[in-house]
Amino acid sequence: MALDRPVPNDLSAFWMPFTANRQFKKAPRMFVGADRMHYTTADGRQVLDGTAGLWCCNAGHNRPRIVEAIQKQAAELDYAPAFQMGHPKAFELATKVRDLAPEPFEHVFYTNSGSESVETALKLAIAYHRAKGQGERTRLIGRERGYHGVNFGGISVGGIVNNRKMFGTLLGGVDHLPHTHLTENAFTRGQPEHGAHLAEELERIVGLHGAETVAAVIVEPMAGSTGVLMPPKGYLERLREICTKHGILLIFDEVITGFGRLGSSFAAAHFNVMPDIITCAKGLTNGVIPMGAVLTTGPVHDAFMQGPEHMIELFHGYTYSGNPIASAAGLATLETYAEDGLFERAAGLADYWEDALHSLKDHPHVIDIRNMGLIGAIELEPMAGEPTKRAFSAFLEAYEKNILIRTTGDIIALSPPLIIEKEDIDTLIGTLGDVLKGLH
Ligand code: PXG
Repeated sequence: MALDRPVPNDLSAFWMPFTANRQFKKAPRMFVGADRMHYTTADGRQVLDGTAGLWCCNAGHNRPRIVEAIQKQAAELDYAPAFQMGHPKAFELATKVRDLAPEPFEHVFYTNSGSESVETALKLAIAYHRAKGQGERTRLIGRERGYHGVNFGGISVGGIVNNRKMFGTLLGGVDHLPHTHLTENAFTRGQPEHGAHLAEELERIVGLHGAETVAAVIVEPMAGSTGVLMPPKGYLERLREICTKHGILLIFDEVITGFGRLGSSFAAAHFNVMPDIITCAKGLTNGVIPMGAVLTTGPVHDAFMQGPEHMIELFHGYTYSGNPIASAAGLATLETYAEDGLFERAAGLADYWEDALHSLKDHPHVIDIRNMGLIGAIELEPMAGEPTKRAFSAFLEAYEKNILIRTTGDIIALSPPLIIEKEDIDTLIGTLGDVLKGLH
């Protein structure tokens, strides 16, 4: 296919995020177009999107409603000040997000990314207790292998070592729960049987510090970035009980699980465990325009609504909080999800997806497969002395074979757009099977 877009020949200026820059720039992988389930590469190939971009394009690519909404909004109202001024679409979207979220969630605070949603949630938790006269509750508890974005609060409560160790001492007053990855759960379909007892560690940590010093616990209800770890049966319920018992806020980081990934609007609804705060981003705008949000319950919000009415209640926010074009994209995205019934679609395809994934069980190097909704992970035995190399080779080879997968460590993660068809699942998993057979 002839190219209608030039590919730049100087790649040195752009310092790419979370990328092996030197490797990439020697053999660049460039996308120049996207439509529904496929990317178009600079060399004219169609690549099947097995990862919804970076877990964000839940409705697939180039969706007409979203494209038109952005175009129209740009011409109508390009930007409105986010502080002390408003515009209708930000309010409309907040109402729609509230209506989509499980019942206790009543308020929506906008950010521009998952990382900012996390910082916002952590700050809200500390400020909430202060507003309630418990200013000594400042400690934050995260979890090993957790990913909460890349800002200082997020990497402090996060538990992915490489994301933390370069960056000094991080936030003080943070502790971590153990992760929930147990080898006895290998090849479990859906939620694993073993591991609920790991939630009891929260009692120990709270006891160590004194409950009256702890502001919040933050976890991903399903840990994505670390390689897709499902919550063991009963685990989230137990975290909720312990937090409630001690007056600690529970935050679910739903940047990946929000907007249909598990076949429900949010993981909180999926597992029927209600935190006090939910962070989201990605699927809120189908990844098309940066936008994130923090959802709070009525009591969390209401704690701030005191003092003189002319006073700002929360000294926090971003220039682009509720940006008009992002709001328009968000509204069109939620309409697209509803119109196409995408969350139900994901739920309906989950069994087919599960069977397809687990058909890779006896392929070379595979030591575990995990799945839920339209998410899956295939864990590979690392090469001796060269961690991550085997999975990265799989990623490169998959790209050559026209499928886009993600790898983290030696784990392959898959999270396709929720518009995926059964034939696409067959292609994705079949091609991945061929890749695995060819790996060293
Ligand atoms: N929390 C969670 C749970 C996430 O998964 C963030 C926060 C940060 O979001 P932003 O928008 O600041 O990137 C994330 C992001 C991957 C991958 O392949 C995962 C994320 C981002 C990019 C790649 O594991 N998660």
